[in-house]
Formats: sequence, C-alpha cells, structure tokens
Amino acid sequence: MLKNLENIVSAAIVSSFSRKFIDNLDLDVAIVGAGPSGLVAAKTLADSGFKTAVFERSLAPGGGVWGGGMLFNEVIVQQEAIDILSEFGVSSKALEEAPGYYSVDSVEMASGLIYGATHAGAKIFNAMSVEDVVFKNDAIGGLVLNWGPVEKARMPVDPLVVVSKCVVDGTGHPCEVLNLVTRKARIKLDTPTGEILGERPMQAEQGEISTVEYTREYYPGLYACGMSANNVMGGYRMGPIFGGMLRSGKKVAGLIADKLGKAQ
Ligand code: 48F
Repeated sequence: MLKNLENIVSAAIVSSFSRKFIDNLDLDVAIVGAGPSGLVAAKTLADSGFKTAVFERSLAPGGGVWGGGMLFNEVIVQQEAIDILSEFGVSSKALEEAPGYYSVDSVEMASGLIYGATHAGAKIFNAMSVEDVVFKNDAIGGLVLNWGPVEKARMPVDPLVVVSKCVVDGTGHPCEVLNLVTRKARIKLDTPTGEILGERPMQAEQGEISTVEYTREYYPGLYACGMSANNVMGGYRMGPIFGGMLRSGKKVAGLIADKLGKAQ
C-alpha cells in the first residue's frame, strides 16, 4: 500500500492511463486526427454505441479550429451545419451582412467539439502520432502509434498497436494515412488514378461541397473525412469556413455505422 501522496498520484495516473489504453486496444473505429471532422465523427459514432478512439499528434486536440482565420479567433459556419454545432452546445451569431452564415468563437468551438466527443464516450489520446497502419487480408485493420514527442525527436523507439474494424483519416491537409498506405502498403486508392490527387487552390463554395461529397471509403477499412477527403480527390481549399468539415464528420460516421451495422 502506497503511503505518500506523491506516490499515490503517480501510481493512480499510470494505472488509470494503462486501463484506458488497454480498454481501447480493440476498437470499432480508430480516428486519426482530432480536427473538427474527426471530432464530429467521434461523437456521432460513440453516441451510436461504437467503440471509438481518436489519436491526435498534438498536445491540444482541435486541429485547425483554434486559430480561426489568420489567428483572428472566429470561424464561419453555414446554416446547414448549425444543427451540428448545437448538438455540441456551441453557440453561433447570425451575420446580418451575410444571411445564412454564422460567426463562431473558435475557442468555444474547439473546446465544445472536444468535450462533446469525450462526453459521448469516445476516447481521445493526445500527443500520440500515427506512424503506420495494420494491413491484413487486403484491408486496413488498425494503427501503429508512437508518442508525438518521440516522433518529433526522431528517437528510435518501437511503437504500440491498436486494431480496429475501420480507420478514419482525419489528418487534414496532408492526408497522412492515405499517403502512408499508398507508399508503404503499395495499394491503389479508390480515386481516378489510384493515387492522391492533391489539394487545389482556394475556391470556397466548391471546396465546401466537395469536402462532403468526397467523404467516403477509399480502401477496404480506410475512410477519409474533412480536408483529407477533399485533398485525396483534388478538391479546392476553402479557408476558415467550417460547415463542410462538420458535415463531413457526420457523413463518415453514417457510412461507418451502415457498414458495421448496429453497435453491440
Ligand atoms: O486539419 P484539421 O483541423 O482537420 P479537419 O477536420 O479540418 C480542417 C480545418 O481545420 C481547416 C480547414 C477548414 O477550412 O481547411 O484546415 O480536416 O486537424 C487534423 C488533425 O490531425 C492531426 C493534426 O495534428 C491535427 O490536429 N494529425 C495529422 N497527422 C497525424 C495527426 C498523425 N499522423 N497522427 C495523429 N494526428
């Protein structure tokens, strides 16, 4: 029995974390990246009873939301996605000068999305980076993980692994998981060339539409949402407007729920 508070605190943290991690080694859905699309997907899937975890390289989940537009900490969301924000309890202000568009405090939005996902039962593992995937029976079946700081310092430390029925690439502009599977597993994605087509320049209306349209499965077991989905199919960028990201998270969750069937 530990007597010193210092020891009790350390032991409690190590054992709580270990229990949490062991409990998430075998998942229904493993989401890479805690940006807005990944967080909406996580809450929606967890609400439906799917065992879901999000792995985020940075210390702070929230991806590109925090910084608003050029560090002015407001973002814009369209009418079609306001219901999704409301599900998370995030408030928005209608713009008189632009009917159908709303401004949202980016700190409230990032923290609200994080809270909503975790409160629904999805686990977020922050400072954990995905460096590879599990590739079995011609399908993507899990993630190879290491600590973000270990990756950054290029330390020669072996990773740990989680398995999952589905993997979601929510890594934003770099579409990291799609990139690494084409390179390492040498597979063809379900795109016109089999490769990643790559992001096009700014064209906001088009980018918002294509982000949702291109959200889907690109290889058995591997889905893309958010900017990753847009970029793999060569969509246009859209800047600090976020309705497409939120709706993409909803869409990928629905596709996965259909594929996996009812949660146990
Ligand atoms: O980029 P990000 O916010 O993803 P998103 O949901 O949203 C895009 C918008 O923020 C913005 C935009 C809207 O107009 O264009 O860019 O598509 O979040 C992606 C998250 O994935 C993490 C990264 O740190 C970020 O928080 N990430 C990227 N690669 C990895 C990763 C990796 N290999 N392992 C773990 N996390």
